[in-house]
Amino acid sequence: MRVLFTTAPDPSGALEAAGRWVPLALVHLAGAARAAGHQCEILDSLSLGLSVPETVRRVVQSRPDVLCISAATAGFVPAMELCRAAQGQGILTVVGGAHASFMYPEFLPQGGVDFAVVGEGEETLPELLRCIESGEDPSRISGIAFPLGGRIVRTARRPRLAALDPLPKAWDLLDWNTYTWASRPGSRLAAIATSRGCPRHCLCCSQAASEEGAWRSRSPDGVAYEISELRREHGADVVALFDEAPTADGRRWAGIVDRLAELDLGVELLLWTRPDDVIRDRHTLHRWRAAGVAHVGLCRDTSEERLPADDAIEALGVGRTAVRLLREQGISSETNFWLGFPDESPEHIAELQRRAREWDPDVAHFLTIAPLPYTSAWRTLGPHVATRDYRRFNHREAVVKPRLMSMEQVAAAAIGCYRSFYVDKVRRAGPEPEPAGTRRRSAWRIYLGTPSFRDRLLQGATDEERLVLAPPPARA
Ligand code: B12
Ligand code: SF4
Repeated sequence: MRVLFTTAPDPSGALEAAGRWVPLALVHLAGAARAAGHQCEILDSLSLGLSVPETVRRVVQSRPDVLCISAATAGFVPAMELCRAAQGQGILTVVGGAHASFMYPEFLPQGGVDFAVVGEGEETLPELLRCIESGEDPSRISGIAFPLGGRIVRTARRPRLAALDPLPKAWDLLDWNTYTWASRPGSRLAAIATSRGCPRHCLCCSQAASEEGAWRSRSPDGVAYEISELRREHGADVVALFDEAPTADGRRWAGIVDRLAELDLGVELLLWTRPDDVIRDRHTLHRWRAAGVAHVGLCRDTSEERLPADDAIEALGVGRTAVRLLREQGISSETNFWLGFPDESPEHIAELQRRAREWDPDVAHFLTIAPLPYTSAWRTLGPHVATRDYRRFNHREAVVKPRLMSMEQVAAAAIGCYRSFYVDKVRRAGPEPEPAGTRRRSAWRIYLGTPSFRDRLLQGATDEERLVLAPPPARA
């Protein structure tokens, strides 16, 4: 069968600053479907910034038998629009990802989607495609949900994949020119998942809900081999680790780092991890750098914004230390700070800004919380969620209504936090060039250089802030 894989379109401009990231789920799924004999194509509508009508146009032009869509919660409304349009053209629709896995009872009755895949797709999808092709009964396929005669059929649970190393990938179906790491202009960006799941249970994180704390990993040899293949066969010189917790097992991570340092592939690595793991490896961080680690995102649970005083001081110390240790190795850092809680107030926001300045990562994001119905946070925050318009669950708009602030005020405050953080950064950095061998400044300068982001920062800025953020061009 002809199968077209696409990400959900979301031409909201959010990606302009964040860059275009490889749709790894589609590379895995198309790899699995192709290995089962299907003819596959990938359209990364999200990265291409396509509108829904333009995506529909391209889908119709491609005329697949089956359209497979991967969508996060924030992309689910356009994903549904796309499904309805495709179904109207006689194309079968399959959706997957965290939102689809939990929320199928909500969206399947609305029509448009033929099948939702629950959990990992590498085994489920080929089985489903075979079933569709042969006209067999899909209720025998585990790990799916589908509408049937006015009710929803949820089939047996599929066990998680036991081995992650040997999964086939369809790298050749990507248009590689699309993907670059904004901090390194001209780079060729790839991605890899070295593990799945996360051993932590942060309250708002859908990953914690999806994997129920289970963490599975690939072997250091398998990871090093795949990265060297991405370098050799596709010319990738930056590889993003898309796992939630790549460093969770210290011994395995040391194995990966040592193999990559030995291979010296000339590849830079980007990853997200917990600050504690950075501190755990404080004496071997030079090996991270030798392996190519260039940029580390530090995961912060939303609950860290409301810790009791002693715990807050400890968490701050951990964060600051992690940032400093990374900086000493020339590794840039990034983290998220959260606002928009039911008790949000200008005082809490001022505190948040102080916390961010004390952490002092190279890149900070000030994100609004967006509790999801299937996370632990829902129990306490769910009653405060004022909208079920999933387009707004993008961590930029507010979805929780605080008692003392309007949702618009929260979204504006988030921008204000960005503004004060970066004004402070620009002032402190001064005109000196980037320290040799690091990308610390380029890590945040790209944000300020991105027109849509800079324009948002400039709205409501004082004249002095404007001068700092958008200085007039120097006269020749
Ligand atoms: C890379 C990434 C991005 C990239 C997107 C790259 C891309 N095109 O996929 C960028 C930076 C653009 C991004 C943006 C956002 N992201 Co993001 N992102 C990730 C990240 C780190 C990796 C995704 C990935 O490729 N994983 C590896 C693949 C192999 O696994 P997978 O995606 O889970 O896919 C498997 C299954 O889910 C399933 N599956 C998935 N899709 C489909 C489709 C079909 C048809 C089938 C059959 C199966 C299937 O099969 C796959 C293979 O087993 C995840 C966290 C994570 N580790 O997964 C967060 C994550 C997906 N992102 C998240 C969020 C919140 C966002 C943003 C809202 C952030 C923001 N502030 O803007 C936006 C939303 C953009 C949008 N409108 O959709 C949340 C999603 C929460 C949710 N409920 O949906 C996650 C889970 C992070 C988290 N822990 O909270 N993200
Ligand atoms: S927020 Fe990060 S550390 Fe916490 S459960 Fe999610 S992935 Fe793990």
